[in-house]
Amino acid sequence: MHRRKLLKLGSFGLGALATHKLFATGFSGHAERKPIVLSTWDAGIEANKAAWKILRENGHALDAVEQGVMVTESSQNCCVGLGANPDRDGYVTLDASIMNGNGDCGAVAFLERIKHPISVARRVMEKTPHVFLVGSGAQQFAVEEGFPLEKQVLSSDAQKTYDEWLKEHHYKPQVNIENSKGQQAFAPSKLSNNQWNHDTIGMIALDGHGNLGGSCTTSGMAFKMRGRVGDSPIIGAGLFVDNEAGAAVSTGLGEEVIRTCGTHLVVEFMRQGLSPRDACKNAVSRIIDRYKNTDKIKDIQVGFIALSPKGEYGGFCIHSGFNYAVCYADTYNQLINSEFIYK
Ligand code: SD4
Repeated sequence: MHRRKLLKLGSFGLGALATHKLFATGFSGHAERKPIVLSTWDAGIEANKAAWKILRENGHALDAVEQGVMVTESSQNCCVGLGANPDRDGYVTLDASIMNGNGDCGAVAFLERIKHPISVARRVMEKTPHVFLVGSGAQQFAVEEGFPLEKQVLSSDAQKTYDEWLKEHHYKPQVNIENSKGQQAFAPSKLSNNQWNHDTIGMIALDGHGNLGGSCTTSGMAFKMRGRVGDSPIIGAGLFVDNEAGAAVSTGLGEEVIRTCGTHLVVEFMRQGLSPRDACKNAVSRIIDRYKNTDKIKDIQVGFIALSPKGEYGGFCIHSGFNYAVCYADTYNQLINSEFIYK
């Protein structure tokens, strides 16, 4: 295991707050570990705990990644799930995808009033001959499957940030560009809980049987155009998993990830023999190359995390500020500051 800088070890015993604030920087795991779970951003610490409960009991990676991100979807203090920021017309619309290492996958997009889009995505995978349902059709399917239709109300945090945004309603599609306090550089800095300040959680896991699985769930982009869908529910863009080559999930400006088929690219780099860290770095570089000799890249953040079939892991992003949580023991659930290209 190579460690550039390890500040402290998180532990379940010390509780959520303790683990939440501890960071290691530029860390990637070259050791082979099984089981293991990784997820994007600081909300990943709590999500990993739920996933780990399943993995430690020899459960399946697919169950772990579903149960893990459901924790984040349930949180009212988070920009994921129904507590999230709305689109520019004031509606929360959610996207999610799930994928098994054998290639089975399911996704939903532009889904409204359903608390757990990730579970609807799993039902699409398991109960239909399709991969992707969207909008009112996805909602109809969810209701038929017994998911309750929730009220269409914004959380108090989301209402505050939306009211603030409405004052100028400047349309600037931007995600995850952080200010010096680790807050996004636009309205969500008004959130009462700045630590849960991202719109997405992506999770990838390797279980004790050697199965990989991945999930991704998001409200997309705060104050987006109505109907806008990003990378997260698109297999090969926001999420890709293959037991033979590896798993990857992304966060950041979805349009750039879609243009490069980002996570498929990461997994294909791993298939060619690159480590998870180097595969993520190469995919990030592919995005940057499009903007060579322009200053556009300053407004574009993308981060990838990846896991090999042996349990080696890594991550990389364009701008500093991205972090991810790694858990592979009862006593190890730690936030890692991703390596980046631009400070
Ligand atoms: C999207 N990739 O919809 C998502 C946004 C995101 O943290 O990752 N936010 O483009």
